[in-house]
Amino acid sequence: DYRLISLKNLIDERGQLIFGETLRDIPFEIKRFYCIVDAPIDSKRGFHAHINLKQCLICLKGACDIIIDDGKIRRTVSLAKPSDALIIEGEIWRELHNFSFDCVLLVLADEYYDPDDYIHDHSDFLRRKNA
Ligand code: T46
Repeated sequence: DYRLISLKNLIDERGQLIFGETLRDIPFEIKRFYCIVDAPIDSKRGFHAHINLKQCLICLKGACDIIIDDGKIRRTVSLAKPSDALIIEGEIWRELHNFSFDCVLLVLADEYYDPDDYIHDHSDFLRRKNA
């Protein structure tokens, strides 16, 4: 339901070039993107799961932690390299913490924004996982 993948990156004296292709590196077609920037260091985001949405989270600059909760185990995935991409595909609870002052988080998604695809209540999330 979630995994960390390494995107191809080429480093030379001109800098670092990172790239990926849909359906080859990113396992879905992209319909939407959004970015989180200027998040205060102590801010927390997310605190929901998605029912159908597939996402790819890439920290282009700085760092942040993503707490991933599959209903049984909570793990922290630290994103601190622009070549790391966190793919989340199933019903996974996520919380975003520990933003560095310069964090630029890019999220690619396979669907348009749909408020009905969100599960905001952790108890509802656990009930669905255990049903
Ligand atoms: C997620 C985490 C990692 C839109 O209108 N369009 C959009 O594409 C998005 C992402 C948000 N919005 C509106 C909905 C809310 O009224 O922006 C407002 C703030 O969104 P939210 O509180 O959901 O933001 P986060 O950072 O807590 O969650 C976001 C994504 O919503 C979510 O899909 O997985 O980032």
